[in-house]
Amino acid sequence: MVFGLFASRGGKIINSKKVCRGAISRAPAAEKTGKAVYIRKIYTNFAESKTKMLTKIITEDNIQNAKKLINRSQRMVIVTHTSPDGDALGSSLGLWHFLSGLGKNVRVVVPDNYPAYYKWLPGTDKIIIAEWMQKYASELIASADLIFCLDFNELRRTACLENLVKESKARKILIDHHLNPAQFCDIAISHPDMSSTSELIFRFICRMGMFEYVSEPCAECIYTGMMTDTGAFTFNSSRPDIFFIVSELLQTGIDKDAIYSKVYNQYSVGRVRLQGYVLYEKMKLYDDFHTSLITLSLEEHQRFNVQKGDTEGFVNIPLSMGNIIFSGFIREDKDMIKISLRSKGDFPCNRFATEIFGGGGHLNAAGGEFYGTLEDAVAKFEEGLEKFKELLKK
Ligand SMILES: [Mn+2]
Repeated sequence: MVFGLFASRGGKIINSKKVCRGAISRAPAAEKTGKAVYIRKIYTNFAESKTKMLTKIITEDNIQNAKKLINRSQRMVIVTHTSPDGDALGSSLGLWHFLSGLGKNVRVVVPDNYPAYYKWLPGTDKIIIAEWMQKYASELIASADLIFCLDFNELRRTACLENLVKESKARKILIDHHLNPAQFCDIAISHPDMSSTSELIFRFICRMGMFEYVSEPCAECIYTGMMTDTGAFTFNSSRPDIFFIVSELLQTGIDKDAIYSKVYNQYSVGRVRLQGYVLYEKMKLYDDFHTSLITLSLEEHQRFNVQKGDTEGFVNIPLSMGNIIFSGFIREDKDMIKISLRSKGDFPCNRFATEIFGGGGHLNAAGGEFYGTLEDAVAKFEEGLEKFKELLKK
């Protein structure tokens, strides 16, 4: 597809005339026969037409500048947001596989641990969890000459990494899809209309003309990020480009059904029982507002012996009811109250999150934090419903 104007040798991105692997490797059987040239041509033409199918989202300036920085950097670090989700991990590891493939010295540093059902992602064994290896994480960040900031729009989202990244002399490249990015990077590749940061990583690699360096493990990570940030392609995923990209990823050999199962069919018994409990006992409906709210206290959370990430997805379930367009999930954590918001249609979760809880996010998925009691957070949520009643009651 991208006709590799650039390939890498010895860690440097240089010009080459390579044709993308997706195009050639699908026609290997005929390679030794007389048909080879003919078939090769068909595939090449097909690939050429495909190049045009992927709209150019990232600006040429950003691509050229990022490429220069990659070429001249030796020690790279990829950082992402606290409580890393599928997209944070998928984009970070996808980029890590790509840069490692170029022979670069690159590490992924995450602020804290991530859910166990992402442990299978290729490369997680190389991830540095800063909370557990603080000294090593700060050394890596301090001595880096290039830092990639993935899947967050403000440095405070990196929690314990915030000051380390701020103080590092490294050049910084942001790749993200959250609204209103703060200016803390030398290059900002920010596209809030994209499904995921992982989609942007794919586009970033392709625009540099290096699709052939998207290995199967790299594709697996990128696909996982796109899948989890779109609820397995059930929201924020109607652009044809998304399925074009998925098709390209599948050609590397990944098994999308297996990936789905590895992420979504891995629940513990505690998680499944807790789900039954919250839906039966804890789901409150505000019929006039087409809204539902689930709350969960720290005590309840502990009673079911659930692990980090085990309540992920609860907030989506009430949206499966025909009359519900807005769903809130308020969970008491050790040091704060976590707010998750989801909607279907055009109700703006991000506006609600910002105006009521000082948080942010996307139209159909947003969140925030609240410091106070669970009861106060619920009262605040209910005030918000009043404030947004025009949009909710229609
Ligand atoms: Mn994301």
